[in-house]
Formats: sequence, C-alpha cells, structure tokens
Amino acid sequence: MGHYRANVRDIEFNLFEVFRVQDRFGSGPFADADEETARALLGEVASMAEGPLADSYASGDRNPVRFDPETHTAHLDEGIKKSYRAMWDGEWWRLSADNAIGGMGVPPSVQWAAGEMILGANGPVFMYMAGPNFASVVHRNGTEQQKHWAQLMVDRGWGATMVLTEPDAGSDVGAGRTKARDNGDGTWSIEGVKRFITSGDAGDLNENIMHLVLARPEGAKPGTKGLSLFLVPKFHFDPRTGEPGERNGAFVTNVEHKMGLNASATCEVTFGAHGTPAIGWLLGDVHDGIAQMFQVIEYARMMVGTKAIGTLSTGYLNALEYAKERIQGADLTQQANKTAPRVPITNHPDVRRSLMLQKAYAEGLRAVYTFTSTYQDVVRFGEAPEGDVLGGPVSAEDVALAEKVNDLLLPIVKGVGSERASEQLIHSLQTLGGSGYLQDYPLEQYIRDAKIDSLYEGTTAIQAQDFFFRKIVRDNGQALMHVAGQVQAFLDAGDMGGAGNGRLKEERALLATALADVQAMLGSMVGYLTSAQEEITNLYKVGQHAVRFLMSVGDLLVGWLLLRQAEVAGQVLDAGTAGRDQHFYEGKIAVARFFARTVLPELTARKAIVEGAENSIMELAVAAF
Ligand code: ST9
Ligand code: FAD
Repeated sequence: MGHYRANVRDIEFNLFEVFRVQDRFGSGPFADADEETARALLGEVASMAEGPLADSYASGDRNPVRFDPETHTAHLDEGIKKSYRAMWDGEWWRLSADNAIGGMGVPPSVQWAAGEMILGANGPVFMYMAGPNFASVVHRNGTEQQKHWAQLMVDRGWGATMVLTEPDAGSDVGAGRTKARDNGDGTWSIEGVKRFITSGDAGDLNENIMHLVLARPEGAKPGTKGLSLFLVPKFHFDPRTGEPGERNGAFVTNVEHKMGLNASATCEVTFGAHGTPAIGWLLGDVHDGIAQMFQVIEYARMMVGTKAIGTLSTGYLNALEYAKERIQGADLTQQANKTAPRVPITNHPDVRRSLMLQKAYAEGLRAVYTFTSTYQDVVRFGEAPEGDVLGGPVSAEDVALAEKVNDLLLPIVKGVGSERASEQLIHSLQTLGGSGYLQDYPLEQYIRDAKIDSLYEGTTAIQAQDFFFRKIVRDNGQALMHVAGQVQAFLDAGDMGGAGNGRLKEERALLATALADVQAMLGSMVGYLTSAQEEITNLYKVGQHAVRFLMSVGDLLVGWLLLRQAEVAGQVLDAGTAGRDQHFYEGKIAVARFFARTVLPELTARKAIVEGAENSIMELAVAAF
C-alpha cells in the first residue's frame, strides 16, 4: 500500500452533514451538481490519490529535479511525470478551471475537498497542473486575444507560473526591480532575475509554459502599486493555433536544492539576459499588476493551507495505523508487574494524548478550510453569468459578505494550517518512535515537504499582519463580527437547551471563555494601534503579537467547529442511526471535548501575554541577542 491515507469519511461528514453544501446544489452555477455525483467524484479522487498519485511521492523525493545549465532545462523524475499524466488524462485539471474554459462546474467546497486528497498524496503534481487554473485568471482579466490564449493554454496543456519573488524582494514584493520596457507594438521587453519560481521549467512535461510575471514599467511608481502583470511565454507561439515557435528570452538559470518538496522545480528565471529578449504582453492592457496577481495568490494561499492540512491528515492516519499495531511495554497500571502482557502503544496515555491532539488539528483544520470554502461557494453565485443572484438562494449582500469572510479566513487556513501541520507532524513522527525517523515511513518526508507551507505564499508573519491590518482593521471588523456572531449563536443555542440539547455544557463554557479571550486580545491589539497615533512605537506591540493572535483565532475556530461537529454527531447517535459509523461519531464527540479541555484554556494565558505587551526587545541592541 502507498503512503497516502485519504479520510473520505471525515471529508464527506463536513461537506454533507455539518455544512450541508448540497443545499446549494441544483441551482445557479451549480445547476448540474448533486450530492451523489459529488460523493462519486470524491471516491474517484481518493482512489487516484492513494494509487497513481501516491506512487511517485517517494521517487520524486529521492530523485530531485535535475538542472541542465546548457539547455536551461529542469528534468523531472519519471514517476512524477507518470502521476501527472494520470491526472491530466483523467481530466482532473477541470476541477479548478473556470467553466468558461472547460471547468467542471464543481462547487469550490467540493473542489477543495478533492484538492486536499491530491495535495496530501502528491503536492508537486498538483502544482505542475497550474496551467488551466492560471489560464482562468488570464481569461477573466485578459483582452479578447488573451482570452483566446487562455483557451490555448488549456487546450494544449501548457504549464504556468506565478513570478513575483526576486533575491531582494520576497515578503516585500514591492521592492522588485525587474523592468518592463514598452516596445510600442503591443509587446514589452522584460529584464530581471526572479528566484524561487515553482515549476519555472518542467522539461518535457508541457510543450510551453506561460509565466505570469510582475515587472515595473519604466517610470512607474515604486512599491507594489507600480508593478504590472505580464504574460511571458517560454516559447513564442502562433497566436491563433498556439503552435510553439522560437524560444523566448525567459531562461531557467538555476534549480534550488531544498530541504523537501524535491519533486517540485524551484527555479531561478532570468529574463532578457541571454541574447534573446524576453517578450511579454500586458495582461488586459491595464497596469493593475498587484491586484491581478492577488487573484492568483488568493487561490494559491488556500491551496498551501489545504496542502498542509492534507499532509497532517495522512500523517496522523499513518501514525494511528502504526500505533495500533506496535506492541511495546506494559499498561501503566501494570508497571510493577514485570510479567504483565505487553500492549499496543495505543494503551499508553501519552500516545493517546498525542494522537488525539493530532486528530483534533487534522480534523478541526479540515473543518476550517471547508467552512472557508462554503463562502467561496456563495461568491461563485455572485460570479455566475446568468446574473440570477437576486432570484437564487443567495442575495447580493450575501455575496459581498461572503467575499469578505473568505478574505478573513484565508490567512487562517494558510497561516494556522501550515504552522499547526508542521508542529503536529513532528508529533506524528514521534508516535512511530525511532522508526519514524526512517525513510521506510513517510513521516520524515511529510515534515520536510510541509515545512515550506509556512514560508511561501507569504510567511506566517505576513499572514498575521494581513489578518489584523487588512482583514480586520481595514474591514472595520465586519467579517470578523459575522464569524464571532456564529460562534456566539452556537453558544446561545446551547444555553437555551435548543439544538445543543444541553450536551457538552462544560465544553461550551470553555468555548465561551475562549471567545472572550480572543475578543480581549483583539481589544488590546486595537488599543496599541490606536495609541500609536501618539506613540508610534506602540505599533511594535501589534507586530510582536500578531502571530499569537492569528494562532489564537485559529484555535478558537478549531474548537468551535469541532464542537459543531460533535453536536451533529450527538444527534446521529441519539437517533440511533449511526450504524457501523458508531465509532466515527463517538470519536467526533471525544475529540471536541479533548480540544476544548486541553487547548482552549491556553488562550487565557495568551490573552494575558498580549495584554502585558511591552517593547523591551525592540529597545535591546541587536548585539545583545
Ligand atoms: C509563491 C508561490 O510563493 C508558492 C507556491 C506556488 C504554487 C504554484 C501553483 C499553485 C496553483 C496550482 C493550481 C493547480 C490546480 C490543479 C487542479 C488539479 C485538481 N488580498 O497592503 P499593501 C493587494 S508566490 C488581496 O499596501 P504592500 C491589493 O491590490 C510569492 N489583495 O501591500 C493592495 O491594494 P489595495 C508569494 C491584496 O505593502 C495592494 O496589494 N509572495 C492583499 O505594497 C497593496 O497592498 C507573497 O505572497 C490581500 N490579502 O506589499 C508575498 N494584500 O490596498 C507576501 C495586498 O488598494 N507578501 N493586496 O487594495 C505580502 O503579501 C505583502 O503583505 C505585500 C505587501 C507584498 C502585499
Ligand atoms: P524574507 O522576506 O526575507 O523573510 C525572512 C524572514 O523575515 C521571514 O521569517 C519573514 O516572516 C520575516 N519578515 C520579512 N518581512 C517581514 C515584515 N515586514 N514583518 C515581519 N516579518 C517579516 N515566489 C514566487 O514568486 N513564485 C513562486 O512560485 C515561488 N515558489 C517558491 C517555492 C519555494 C520552494 C520557496 C522556498 C519559495 C517560493 N517563492 C516563490 C518565494 C516565496 O514566496 C518567498 O520565499 C517568501 O515570500 C518569503 O520571502 P523571502 O524568502 O525573501 O523571505
């Protein structure tokens, strides 16, 4: 059996029992969607993920991308190419493409559920399939001719990249120095060096690659607002048929040697420095590069968070499988008896504690990304060309709010998802003891491959600042109040003995405290921001605690959603309809109780830390570190 373990049962529980995404099927843009087909799709994706995708996970790692400087080519592992072909030939690229260029019309909630399995089984293969997804952005923003190119990208199976980062411009994208010169004939010449570009080359995987490049036109202003987005193909092509021609001047000049994710080509790409000009076309003929690129980034941030969570889930399931079979030591209650029977390590309280925490984050974070994707479902109604939003099951106000809530939740999916996944995967490995350290098991590779998720697409610090300054303060807290309102409504329902039925009373009380703690943290943070008008260094207090705040909101959401799940599970158990899923539902209640009792109380301490913020570390000379 391969490395990957899909958790289809939990994925379907979220979609169809907790969030009831099927209630939006059958109308608007999801007119053709139905629950049965969605379940069948998820089953097929699970088989592909556990089979042909998982097959090359280790070989892609052991045979890293090989760079040939003579031809500027990145050569991929043969297994990775085979997995890619299996996905492409199965037309799975249709999952995340816009309907206008051949997308399947699958609601985002179902797309991300499928995405979790693909990403958990083999993230690099998913990433090589960026072409149709990025073509959707080209199609949405492009001129008539560029819309046609977007279709060519799909029809001819081209690869695509997002090209922002430079040696001196990582988090600070606006520091980018790559230049664009107007050739006066509708084309631009791009000059500069970009680094760390995922899938910058992929050998013979695709006939062409469309690079989406941020560059600064001559005379444009500094910062991100002076950047424009250019389409720069690897090969020039016939604008009508897409037939590739001469090489364009975008050359891969290095491939990085990395800690993990070795199957993914992380490339330095040099534009216009090898005697061949790098010719590009301005997307949509408008200078609006950073906003256009953020359409790509938003999808990619959701992807990165989901990748991390998918990896944690398979890490946990691998650890659980091992723990059930590993016999070691006697039960703690028998420790004085040297002849006591040896037991599976699942008997040991510390192993149980660790497994339950892994389960809590794997399943709780899955609920967080699924919850987020339900807002993307609503946004999709707003984008429907039929314009039937007002007559359909969602209003224009719903759509506007859903956009904001999705924006608010993205840094949680990405930032908290990646941090908790890295942290908990370490514990998954620990469950295997020394064996976890070996390449016989996938845990060590999971840890190496998932570490990147807290770095690219904006580091955790960047996510935390985005969350506080842009998604809360600039939004006047509207989206946050909507989410907090839902947590409060859940608590109120329990207090009234309504849907909550008085169950999990103590855990609800713990959740109420956690909500109050997070609200108090926010109060402190806003206070530091406001007082910065008089004392500017108070902003440092926000900067010091932004990640702590982000992680705390993440824990609050995990705690709340696990309890929501427990409520659903309790109803099924009460109705006596759990059948052979009895243990699944019991597990749902147990994990919610465990998280509420062992993690949520930590928020009270974190609140005190935020309230006590001071700036001594900012005043300290760096030499004293
Ligand atoms: C990277 C890629 O790391 C790694 C993975 C690659 C994967 C590739 C493939 C993935 C896709 C695969 C799909 C396959 C599908 C297959 C399907 C198969 C089934 N939201 O605050 P300001 C905009 S790439 C929206 O002043 P600064 C906005 O326009 C590198 N927009 O920023 C704003 O204007 P306004 C990733 C946002 O101080 C303007 O920016 N690198 C947001 O100038 C300026 O905003 C990074 O992520 C937002 N949240 O610049 C860089 N924020 O305000 C991280 C800003 O008027 N650094 N805008 O609306 C940052 O994000 C910085 O905060 C900064 C700061 C650069 C934005
Ligand atoms: P820096 O920005 O130098 O950050 C260093 C440290 O300082 C971090 O801990 C960071 O959190 C912190 N820091 C920096 N600025 C601030 C601040 N203002 N406030 C608080 N803390 C701060 N880029 C692309 O354009 N396209 C890609 O396809 C792509 N793929 C990648 C694939 C891999 C494997 C890797 C490693 C990177 C990739 N990147 C890509 C680049 C990636 O997005 C950047 O590495 C990332 O945005 C961080 O930039 P940096 O590495 O320059 O780190």
